[in-house]
Amino acid sequence: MKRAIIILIAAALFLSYCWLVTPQDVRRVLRGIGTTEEGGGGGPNPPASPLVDQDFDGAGYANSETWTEGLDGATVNEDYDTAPAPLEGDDSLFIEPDAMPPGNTYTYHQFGDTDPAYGYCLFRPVVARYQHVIIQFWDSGFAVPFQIEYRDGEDDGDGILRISNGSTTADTTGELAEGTTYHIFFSYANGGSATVAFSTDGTRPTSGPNFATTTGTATTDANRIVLGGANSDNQNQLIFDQVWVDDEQIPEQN
Ligand SMILES: [Ca+2]
Ligand SMILES: [Ca+2]
Ligand SMILES: [Ca+2]
Ligand SMILES: [Ca+2]
Repeated sequence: MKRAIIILIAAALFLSYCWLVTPQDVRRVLRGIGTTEEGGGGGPNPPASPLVDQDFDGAGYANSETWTEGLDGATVNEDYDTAPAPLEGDDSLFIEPDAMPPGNTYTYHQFGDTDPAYGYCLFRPVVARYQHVIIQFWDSGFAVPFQIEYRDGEDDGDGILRISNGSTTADTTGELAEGTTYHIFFSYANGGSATVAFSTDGTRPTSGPNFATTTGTATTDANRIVLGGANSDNQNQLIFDQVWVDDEQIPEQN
């Protein structure tokens, strides 16, 4: 097996050198055979043809995707590689709101109307206090049918996730702690249910403390993925990496 992996890697690197496949393809092959460098431990198998495929590697954003940043004088750095980054590959995304009162600090990418929409990302709260909207789907009119908010009401460095589906919310009871990398899976269906699930090992819980779901009131399709967002503490520092959105469930690690 070991020898087969070495041959496979050598072949992939040779093809990469010949420009027959991209470095992105090589990383996918490596992930598929369990040699990923992802910081959270393992990770899901990559979707076959995701609508969003963003690992922030290389200069700027990866895969020629157009991401638009909303800064309000703050930091959105898609070339971040200061420890504990990168969570995967060469770069991660670093978001740090700047001044009080903190404004919207985010970056988004449009993938087009999709229903249902499934998402995944690596997420590491370096500093995360009080409330911070960390992930949203926006619809074609920039309204917010779905979002995930990190909530640490005690200001002690660990917090739950709250999903909103229109005006309906649901909370995990499990908490995410500063200094730990998480795999976050989420889904939203127009007029249907929304879910969030997280783990440290790439599995996707479908029940229990690290899972929440609600059938809500939103009735528009997901159209854009948003990372970062509004928060209530200017000290928050968040790292994201390996973002996928697809019209099929993102597979968990196997
Ligand atoms: Ca990366
Ligand atoms: Ca930037
Ligand atoms: Ca980059
Ligand atoms: Ca807490």
